[in-house]
Amino acid sequence: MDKKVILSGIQATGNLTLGNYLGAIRNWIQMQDEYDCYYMIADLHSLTVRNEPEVLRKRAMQVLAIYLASGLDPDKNTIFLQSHVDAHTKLNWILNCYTYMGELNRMTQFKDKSAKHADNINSGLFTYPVLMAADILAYNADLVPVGDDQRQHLEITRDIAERFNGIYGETFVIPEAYIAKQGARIMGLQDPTAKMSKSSTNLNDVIFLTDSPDDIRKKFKKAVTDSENCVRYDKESKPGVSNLMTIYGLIEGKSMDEIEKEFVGKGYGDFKNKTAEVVVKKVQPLQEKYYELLENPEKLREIYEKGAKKARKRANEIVNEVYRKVGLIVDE
Ligand code: AQP
Repeated sequence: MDKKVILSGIQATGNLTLGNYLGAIRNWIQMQDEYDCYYMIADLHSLTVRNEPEVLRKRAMQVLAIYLASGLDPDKNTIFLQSHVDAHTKLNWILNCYTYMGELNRMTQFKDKSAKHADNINSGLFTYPVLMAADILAYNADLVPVGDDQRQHLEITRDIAERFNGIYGETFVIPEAYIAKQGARIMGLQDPTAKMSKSSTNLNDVIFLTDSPDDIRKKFKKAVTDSENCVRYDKESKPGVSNLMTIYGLIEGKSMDEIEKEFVGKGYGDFKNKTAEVVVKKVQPLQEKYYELLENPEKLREIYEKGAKKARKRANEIVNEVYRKVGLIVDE
């Protein structure tokens, strides 16, 4: 039986965070043997905010290097740059014509991002979910592993696919979101009520995967907790401690109960130090590989070229079928 298909990606809009790792990449690694995985660097999505061209190119390669350094095997997975596969933008246009303004108006991420980028509320920001639908549907992906913040975009993708299938007959697989129970939303260390975000202006709020061990230790030391001084999981009344417990538990493979027992009678100081140490231990080997890979642009190029070739093959077939169905003449 053919393996189920997975599609996911991360934007090249900044340094990747522990949230990107625990909420997305970590799950991708666990899926690479069982599924036929397509992992892209979402460089087109990155254009919804302003970037320095050279910086964007550099960041795209950094995201690729993080994927590889985290353990994604380029022989098992198709790893590519979104902009290298024209099928995404071709399908994007078609799907735009099958998506309603009212649906897009409901997207909470658009509202959040509009507030964050009030000086640049471009239509790309508004139609972002349609390009995301095109990314997924161009591969007929069965599963899309994402963090919790992408749930609504997955819903609209399913609606668009169902609408299209309803008009033209079975064309798209209706994709499912894969959102892990733990770690789907890693929160900021300073504001544990908001997600850890690579574009955060408060650097103490975010653990970047490339942070030095000292910076990681300092940031955990400063992490906001509460006055109870008891390591106990309670997301509502103890969001800071619960977030640290989630991070610690995911890296160490421990349940919240186990962590509570481990730290009985110990204060937050001990717990924060221990959490910082497991994070440092996790990211240090990743960073070594990451810097080594960045020294070897030829190898990175080989990987993304091979990935794009394979991605194009699958996506072009699917998008050509869509072209035929809507009444376009396919130029083969
Ligand atoms: N804090 C998080 N916890 C769990 N998962 C997260 N993801 C992001 N942050 C967390 C997941 O990582 C994947 C890639 O995300 P993205 O590149 O689409 O966007 P982003 O990292 O959320 O960052 P943006 O959009 O560039 O800017 P900010 O950071 O300002 O929002 C997704 O699967 C996401 O769920």
